[in-house]
Amino acid sequence: MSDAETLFERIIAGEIPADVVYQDDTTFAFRDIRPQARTHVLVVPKKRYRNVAELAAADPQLLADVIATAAKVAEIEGITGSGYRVVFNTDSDAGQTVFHVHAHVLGGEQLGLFGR
Ligand code: IU
Repeated sequence: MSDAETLFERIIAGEIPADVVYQDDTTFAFRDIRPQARTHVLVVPKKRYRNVAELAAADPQLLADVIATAAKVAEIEGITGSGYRVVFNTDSDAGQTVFHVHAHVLGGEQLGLFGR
């Protein structure tokens, strides 16, 4: 788990290769290595918070930056017309495995329903 906890920081630092889609001063977007849809990009704040609740409480502007980058990624990927989903898995029941908050941007095909 300790590797996973620092993994996204190492990707942001360029120490681990990733397929980078977009980055700016505060956010970083790269393709998920196990895509769950034709388009599956992760958007992370460069500063680490454990999950979206901690990010929202500590730095609402940075959360807004993450959402704005998710929308930008959808434009870059050409999926704004057909629609897409932005998801923050939060802790164990949601299956969060990397405890550096990240938004999943999913689209490029018809997505399944929520839940189990
Ligand atoms: P989760 O919401 O914490 O479950 O999402 C973590 C995602 O990070 C998951 O979809 C993994 O496929 C993805 N990922 C990655 O893209 N690169 C990695 O090196 C690792 C996980 I570890």
